[in-house]
Amino acid sequence: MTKTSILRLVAALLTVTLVAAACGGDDGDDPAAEPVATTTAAAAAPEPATDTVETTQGGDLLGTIQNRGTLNCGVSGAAVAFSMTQPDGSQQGFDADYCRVVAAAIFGDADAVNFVPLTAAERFTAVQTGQVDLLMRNTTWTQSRDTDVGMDFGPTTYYDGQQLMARVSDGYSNSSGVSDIAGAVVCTNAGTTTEKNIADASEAAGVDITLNTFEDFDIVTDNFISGACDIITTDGSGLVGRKANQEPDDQDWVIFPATPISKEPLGPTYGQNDSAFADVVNWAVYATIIADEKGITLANVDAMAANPPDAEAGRLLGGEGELQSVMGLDADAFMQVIKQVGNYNDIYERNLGPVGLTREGSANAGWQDGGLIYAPPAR
Ligand SMILES: N[C@@H](CCC(=O)N[C@@H](CS)C(=O)NCC(=O)O)C(=O)O
Repeated sequence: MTKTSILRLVAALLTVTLVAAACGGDDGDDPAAEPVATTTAAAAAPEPATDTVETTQGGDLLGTIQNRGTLNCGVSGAAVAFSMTQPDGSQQGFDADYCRVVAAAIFGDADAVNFVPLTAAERFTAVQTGQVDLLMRNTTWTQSRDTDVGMDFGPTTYYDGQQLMARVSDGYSNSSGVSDIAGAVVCTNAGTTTEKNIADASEAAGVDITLNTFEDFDIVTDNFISGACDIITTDGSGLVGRKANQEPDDQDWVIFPATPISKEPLGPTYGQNDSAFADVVNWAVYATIIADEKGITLANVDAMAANPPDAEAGRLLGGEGELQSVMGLDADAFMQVIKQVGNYNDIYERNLGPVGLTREGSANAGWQDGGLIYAPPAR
């Protein structure tokens, strides 16, 4: 049995045993569920086991996906506004829509996605074993994941940063900082940058905390609501989403510090060393950004394709000089992306606007508006 076959077998077994625990926004989660790890004081959190499996995906993943007819896309399923499993089993959110962007580019069909809900700790093994082609799962680009774990990363789609959320009744305010959390029970989900960052930050601030990590963020939030956790911590966007959706009437939650304790650039993640697939993912994302820069939207893309505002827009939408065919895609691949899913702003506002994640003035504004969202030229 080759190493790849063994990993595939392990993945299949993991699927059977872990799918029940994977995040699905299930209100039936037991809030008293035991933490998967408790770390006292400011010691570094343990490395998730998945971070130690090293493989190289390589190969012709684009051809495999085209033959299969669907894109296997790993999402959270429990990340408010990013990927939420709906009662009918469908996925809604910014990350889910970026899976659809890639499917629209490859198949001309945004619905040709098989969504695979994964916990944070499961996600890299799922890529390494071929269970998913792509992760769109609130995944932070880090040096160790890019090198040691064998991932490659596409363009950042959301610039995030880690924050904390606590109760006002416990004395916290939006001017609180990590130096104010001495003695607190701080909770997060396992297998994340989050658990490592808070361990580092509390140590740097010289405060002792109890760090409890749980399988997924639904359980983390349930334990916060019940009072078992004093503080929860994750990407700021995740806290804003949880506050918008789950803050009980009799509690007042506050997010701090104003300047996040870390950088969390989130975006597409896939197995390393497969340029053809990476190019497709990356340029599908860039197409949404370039379309945003040029005002080509879900609403006007047909008119823009018929009468492009400039030569670059013409190429991007499949006209003269188009570059999609040389990537193994249909000439109108990116036109289909914008037509079926939308440009960056369409996708952002549809999903993140409603929970109060404002683009304007943030790092997620376009570069012309002082933000970091920027794409290389389509030429
Ligand atoms: N960006 C961090 C954290 C990722 C993460 O797990 N975020 C939480 C909060 S946004 C999440 O996705 N929760 C949903 C879940 O547990 O499935 C990482 O890549 O390690």
